Amino acid sequence: MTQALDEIKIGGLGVSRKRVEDDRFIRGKGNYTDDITLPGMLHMEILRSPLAHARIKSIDASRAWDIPGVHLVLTGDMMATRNLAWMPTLSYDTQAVLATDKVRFQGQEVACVIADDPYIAKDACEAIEVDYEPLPVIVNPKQAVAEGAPVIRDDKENQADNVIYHWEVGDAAGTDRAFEQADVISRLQLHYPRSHPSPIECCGSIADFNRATSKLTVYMTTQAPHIIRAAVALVAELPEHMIRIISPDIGGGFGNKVPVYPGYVCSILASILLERPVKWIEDKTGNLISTGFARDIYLDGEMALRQDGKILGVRMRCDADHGAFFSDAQPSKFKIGLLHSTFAAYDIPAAHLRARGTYSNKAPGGVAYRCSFRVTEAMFFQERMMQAAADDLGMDQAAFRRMNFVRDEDFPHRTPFGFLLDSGQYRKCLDVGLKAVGYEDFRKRQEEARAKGRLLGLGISTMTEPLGAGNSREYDILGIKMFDSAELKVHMTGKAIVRTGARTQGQGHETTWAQIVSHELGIPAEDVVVEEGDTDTAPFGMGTYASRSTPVAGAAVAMVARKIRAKARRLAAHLLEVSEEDIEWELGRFYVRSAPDRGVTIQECAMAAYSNMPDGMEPGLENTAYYDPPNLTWPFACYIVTVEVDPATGVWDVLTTVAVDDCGVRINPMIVEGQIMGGLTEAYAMASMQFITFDAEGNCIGSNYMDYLLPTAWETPGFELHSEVVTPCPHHPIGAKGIGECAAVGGPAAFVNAVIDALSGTGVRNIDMPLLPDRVWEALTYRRDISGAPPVATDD
Ligand code: MCN
Ligand code: CUM
Repeated sequence: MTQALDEIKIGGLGVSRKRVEDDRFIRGKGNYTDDITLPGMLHMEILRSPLAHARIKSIDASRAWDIPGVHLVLTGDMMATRNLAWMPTLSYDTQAVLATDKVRFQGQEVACVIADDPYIAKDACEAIEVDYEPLPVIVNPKQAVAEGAPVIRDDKENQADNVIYHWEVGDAAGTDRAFEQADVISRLQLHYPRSHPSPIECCGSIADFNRATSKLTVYMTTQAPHIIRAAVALVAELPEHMIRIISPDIGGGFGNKVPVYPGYVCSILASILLERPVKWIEDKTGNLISTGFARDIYLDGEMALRQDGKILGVRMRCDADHGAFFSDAQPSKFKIGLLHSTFAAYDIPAAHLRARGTYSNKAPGGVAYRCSFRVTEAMFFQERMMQAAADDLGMDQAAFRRMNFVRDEDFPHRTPFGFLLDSGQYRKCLDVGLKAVGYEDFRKRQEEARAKGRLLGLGISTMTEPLGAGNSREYDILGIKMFDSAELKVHMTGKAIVRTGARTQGQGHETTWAQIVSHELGIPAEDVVVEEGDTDTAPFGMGTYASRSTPVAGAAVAMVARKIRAKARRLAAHLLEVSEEDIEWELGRFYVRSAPDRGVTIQECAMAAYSNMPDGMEPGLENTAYYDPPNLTWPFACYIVTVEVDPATGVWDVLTTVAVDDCGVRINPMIVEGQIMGGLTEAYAMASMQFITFDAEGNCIGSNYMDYLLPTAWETPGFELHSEVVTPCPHHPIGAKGIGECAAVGGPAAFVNAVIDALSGTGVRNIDMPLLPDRVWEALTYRRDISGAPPVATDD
């Protein structure tokens, strides 16, 4: 006789199973791109531009060619003869692979050397002589549109200025009417500065073209191997079935490993030319100055308010600095990503958003860094504006939010910008957060402290964000629709392998996908191995970003397991000699409805699929599911931070951080908490110390870990996490919503709001991130906002 299994014991849904991948990671046994060595492998280094904007008069590589051990020097002119000097971007622009006419940002790729070892290649790079004629430099949107500004993209026909796009969404006339009816209009201007995902592992690739088989294998640090395969096939015009992209273990992605970088392209071309494997591993400075930036948007926001606190309308003007190439890797038809997900959590009758994108002499980027395509800016702007508006009304921060939240009974809710929210319990999350932080009591203590000259502050950030691109109706990358996939093979002994089109970079898919299989089939999680990242074996998928893995690939895992269960049911009916209609399922077992003692396990069904299938049934127990989600998932979070600011120095300490996250059903609560803690750490970093900016010459300040600060365990405050609010996603097969980015998205505003709150009464409405002590001190001492753009004042 068989019995239903205890889901907790087999590692199913809701179990804080230890991460199986950590076993090899914490022993130093991971297999990262740089760990791979192929026979006959050569090494590539990139020569980067020292200048932010300059015409290239000549490049003389003859000395580099003469260095013993050098096999190839690639320059833009050589790339041009193969039509590879420029490549298309995912945002329908072009990007230089190796510079030909001009360099357009500091750190831009100018030439590559391929040599016996990386040291020879580096030395040879230094032997290349480039004659530059410096040009005026642009480092912010204001300069970009100024009279007489040099045109950065003079390579493009019809590009007479530095504007990339004007884009707008919402109801302009309705919003104007709302402002006419307003009792109070609140306004806030600020800058979300550039930041960088900065994974510990930099980017890199090993291209291996085999002339004998005509097959190109590329090991590389990509979050989206299938997209890369498609891009290589289309750009290099190689046959897709002869391209194999393998993304081995990834040492953190955080969005940095979504875009296509020149280094990948050059290593591939070099391998094809030399017919030997070519390895390129970026160094930290190369990573920080040239790849996948994020943010860099200016906001001019206004809110129309009724005296009692009701928000009547929101108007936002945003200026996005995209750097030298418009290479946002984002799948929406919206020029500025999902920025218009802003204010989604609030019930607002009218809203209008106008955005302008401009070029500058800075590295390209835009949407990367733990952000579902600019939702980070969207939520930051929203929560900073909410705080300013409540202050302008003289209203309590929590009461103002509660009054304007979308109500539980109003889901699905259509936002004024057109998104459809699936579900949530916003008031409940806020209440849990307020209780945890001891809100009323803190406000009293704040008053008392104030009387003694001590500055305490409390910041709230309540946000929802759209996670899980796409559905295929609305989202695509260069026409490739957004969906994802899972393949499940159950072996005859009941062990299984699941593969998806996603690619884990540290999120723990090897652990959590097995838990979903376990939940659906009753196969113990330890009997399920997860494999991702090899385009020759994984089903086609769009990769991991925008916290889309659980919403899309994770859903596909559940769906494919259900297909397997349906076939296993037919096998069970055969084994039990009853008709399929008489079969019932409970975890891990089918049984006869009228005789519950008579049952077979899923493992017995698996064996039968290979040894005892009914006549006419196709043998085997495996299947594939492609999942096209009906909608995005909308997790909600309430982050509350309290701080004390030292008025003498501007130094601020975090007293408490409370996080209430509702991401629907949690597959693995421990992994979810790890994601939240990681995101809060990054939020704290952005709010307090991380600064990647530029001086007037376009020099990148923040090109190394002395200047670009990563918080260690020493600086990072403690976090108090709450999981009591669970609103299952109504359209996801197991009710899960994404979580991978929430805390990094919603967190920064909570920290900033807390510091601004501590300064209340001084008239200071804004200090731009990072809130370094000198900025806080300056704001406090001179009672003025610190809102600014690069260039930084190092050259004043
Ligand atoms: N999870 C869960 N229950 C849920 C939701 C998620 O147990 N309801 C689990 C998932 O199964 C997965 C993890 O939490 O193991 C994150 O899931 P999800 O929210 O689906 O996000 P993704 O797996 O798609 O990860 C992407 C997201 C992004 S876009 C960035 S950027 C980021 C992030 O994840 N980069 C990371 N977190 C990171 N964490 C690490 N360690 N390294 C990175 O590079
Ligand atoms: Cu935009 S960072 Mo994550 O989506 O890979």
